[in-house]
Amino acid sequence: MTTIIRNGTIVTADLTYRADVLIDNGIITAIGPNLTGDTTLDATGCYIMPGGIDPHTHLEMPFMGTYSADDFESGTRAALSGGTTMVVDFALPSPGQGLLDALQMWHNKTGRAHCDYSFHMAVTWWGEQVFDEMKSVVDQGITSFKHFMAYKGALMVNDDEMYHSFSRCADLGALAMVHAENGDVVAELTARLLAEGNTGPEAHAYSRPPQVEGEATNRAIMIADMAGVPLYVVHTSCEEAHEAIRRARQQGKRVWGEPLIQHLTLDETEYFHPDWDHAARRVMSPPFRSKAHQDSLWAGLQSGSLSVVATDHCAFTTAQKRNGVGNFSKIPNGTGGLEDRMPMLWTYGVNTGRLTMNEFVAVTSTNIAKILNCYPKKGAVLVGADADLVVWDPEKTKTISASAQQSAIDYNVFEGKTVKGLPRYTLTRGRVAVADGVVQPGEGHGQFVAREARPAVNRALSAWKEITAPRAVARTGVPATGV
Ligand code: DUC
Ligand code: ZN
Ligand code: ZN
Ligand code: ZN
Repeated sequence: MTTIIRNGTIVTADLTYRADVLIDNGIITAIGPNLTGDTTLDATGCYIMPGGIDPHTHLEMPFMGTYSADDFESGTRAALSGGTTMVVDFALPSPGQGLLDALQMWHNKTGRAHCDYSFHMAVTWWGEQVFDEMKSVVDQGITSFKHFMAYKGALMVNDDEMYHSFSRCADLGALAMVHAENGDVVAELTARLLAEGNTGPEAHAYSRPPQVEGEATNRAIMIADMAGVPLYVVHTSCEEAHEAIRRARQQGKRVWGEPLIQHLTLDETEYFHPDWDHAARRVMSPPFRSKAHQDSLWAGLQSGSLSVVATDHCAFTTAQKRNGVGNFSKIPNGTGGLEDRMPMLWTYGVNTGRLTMNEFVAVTSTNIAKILNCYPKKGAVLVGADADLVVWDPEKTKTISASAQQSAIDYNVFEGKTVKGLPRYTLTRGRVAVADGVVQPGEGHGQFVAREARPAVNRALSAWKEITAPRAVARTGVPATGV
């Protein structure tokens, strides 16, 4: 059974051209004019693009005393409905838990996934077992390791642990990742705010100012440089962090920054909404920032100093959020966005002229496929690539509403926003999962995407490392004692 996508314009990270796409057994087998196949999808007036990749989700994650509400079933269904065809979730060992044990737990969550997925592994503590198991994790196709510099007393690792883990990543050809916020300062500010009676959700933003993110981003970059490892900074939300990334890249360091669609389009005034629920639903870390920070993030996407737009999809219901009534630090941190990332970025990026269509494809799919080393299986419209595609209708509009969403939660942080640019079809390895806005569920269709280590990038860094390695100086006049 072959499928043909006809009459559309292919848009990739570097090209825009008219051609048909032939799909056989989940793979793109031909691209060109006047192809024929068994079934036809009409793309008249549409763009045929690589399906989105969201490299930052937390599905069914145990966190802050509860579990995030979207699991791999509802989460991947939401993803597909918005044109995203692959998610990368974080396997999260609890402190003391083995990495392989946590990895098995995460694999066990994915049985009902509608689209393909991969994992990053979090390093939440350090010891010989972690050192040893990192190699096995890489051998099992997980080649990126995330470090939380915040969440003191829970997930946070200190500099010593981070340096050891980064060095291990360097040796394994793996990518180091960080949630960059200074967890010690956040804990201090949180305690002070609460002591002063600032218990509402608006205090959340004051407990995590841009400085804590800027400081941690700079520190992580320097530690990565000393360890000789490439670094991916998740949820870059402010100019201070962006500035550090920009400078590192300008210096030739392999550092990438990932703004979220939420930080690009929503700002800190949300926390001052008179309705407690409204504000609490938007509590995430890092928090929403001012317009000036938003402008910085958009500029980064335009200039290439920021590389990927993600969601950090970590959805909690209103009932779960209410755990923090009377104490903002107990509001589960996280927002949703999987379903809306692509339409929101198209509407606020492409339709406004900030991004070209090709840049849109780069930051929603191709760049991260390259960074995570699953290109061109993913993130490409090429013969031999997986047929993870979105047929994008630039004229289709909708007003975002929780009442019509796939996500399991009871609200949407983008409620009421009208988007223009939506999938006509979303295909996951050739299977039509969305047609004319209607999701055609395929539970269990999703497969794990194993990734290889990236020795080439790490070698490029280790050349630098060798230059600075100490060279013992052969001396003749050595004093008899060390005094
Ligand atoms: N930030 C969130 O808001 N939620 C999940 C984890 C994180 O770092
Ligand atoms: Zn040590
Ligand atoms: Zn984070
Ligand atoms: Zn996250």
